[in-house]
Amino acid sequence: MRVLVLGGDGYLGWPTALHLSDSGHETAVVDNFARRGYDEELGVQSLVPIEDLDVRIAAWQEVSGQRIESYVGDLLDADFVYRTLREFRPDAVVHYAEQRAAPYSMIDRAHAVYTQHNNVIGNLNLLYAIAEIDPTIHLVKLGTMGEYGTPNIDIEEGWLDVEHNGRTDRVLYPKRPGSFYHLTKVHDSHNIEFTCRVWGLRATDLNQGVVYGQQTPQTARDERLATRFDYDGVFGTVLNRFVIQAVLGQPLTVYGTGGQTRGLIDIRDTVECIRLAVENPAEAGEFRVFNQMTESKSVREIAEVVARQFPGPVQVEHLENPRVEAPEHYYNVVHTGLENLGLKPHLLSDTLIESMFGLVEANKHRVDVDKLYPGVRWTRTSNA
Ligand code: NAD
Ligand code: USQ
Repeated sequence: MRVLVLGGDGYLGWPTALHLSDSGHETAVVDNFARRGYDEELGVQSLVPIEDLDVRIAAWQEVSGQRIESYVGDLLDADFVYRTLREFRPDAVVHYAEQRAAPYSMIDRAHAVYTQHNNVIGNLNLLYAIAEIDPTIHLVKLGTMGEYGTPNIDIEEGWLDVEHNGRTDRVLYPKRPGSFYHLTKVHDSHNIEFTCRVWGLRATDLNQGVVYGQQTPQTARDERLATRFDYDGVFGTVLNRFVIQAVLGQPLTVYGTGGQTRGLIDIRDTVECIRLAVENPAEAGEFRVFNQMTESKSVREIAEVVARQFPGPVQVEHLENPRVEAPEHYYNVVHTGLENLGLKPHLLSDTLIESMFGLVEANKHRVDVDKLYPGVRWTRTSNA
């Protein structure tokens, strides 16, 4: 199949493009390098050095004999989006190209506006381009488990059967997201569902949990193929940060009691989920939702897993939570859709964490320890 990966220079987009290319799909990537720009803005860098996109693509061709096309441009530029779809003619578009850090979206008004504009309008431009150029294109869109929040009932895969005053209906599962970033994903989901219903588009919305890990079988083939690995308090995600903190001899920064529970997924499963979704498309007019996570853990349990596996002493520091989120809550998620398509999950009990320790050790000189602490507070507003 011909697959276009939007956000193909990012943490997940790049390994996904490699996995799809390795699986025999004609693959192209789109990116505007916004993510590399946030590094400059925040004065941070990926823990693992990453090559420029053209070097990565040349390295992949050298290693695999496969060519990945690239289109450099912004999804906010509708002409660019239309041109790219017309030229590449994809069967599927995998859409990762959004500002993805909750803390970044909560820095101040300007960052909230940027995130909402970038994510919602970029996705809307894409929906129009698909509808006009080829409505049979299957959109595989990255959403987030954080769209649901932490309701006191089981979380279903996107839809909920409701009985009210003696009548029943199937409705989109109620959403209660926890940041201006997470809110963009809710808005995207509604826009996509609307276009499936009204224009007959076909889409898979993947509500992904927090991803951990840095290597896939393809990125491991050459160090020029490495994907980014974020450790800072804005872009670093919880398990990756705890692994890095353990190796640095820094305390693991558990926010609040650590009773908040999240869905998790190994990066190797992320790329495989995308392949499965692409190769098993939604029907025309179908808005299909999968919860893309393989297990749930509280932040406290994640810290315990890292402390148990690290071969040295580990301290845990309970910081005042900079976010507003339920400290202890019910969390039970249905996530059978992707497993029914064939996903064989890698769970945290696997050896992956150990392999991450060596990677961090080799690159720890690149960490600016001051950037480890969270600086963005959910309750502080400013008009910057
Ligand atoms: P990332 O920031 O590393 O990658 C996103 C890429 O999209 C970047 O390379 C960026 O330059 C590009 N991009 C952003 N806006 C763009 C625009 N307007 N035009 C063109 N390119 C643009 O993020 P990631 O961690 O790889 O996440 C990818 C997707 O998966 C995001 O949509 C994110 O919300 C979702 N997701 C990520 C995680 C996670 O733990 N990393 C978990 C759940 C969902
Ligand atoms: N947390 C800590 N200590 C830390 C970092 C985080 O206790 O040092 C806690 C947070 O308070 C939160 C949880 O860990 O309760 C997860 O935080 P995170 O930064 O790892 O993840 P989050 O902000 O939710 O965002 C990440 C990705 C985002 C994706 C989301 C999936 O950046 O793109 O959408 O995970 S989910 O969480 O399922 O919504």
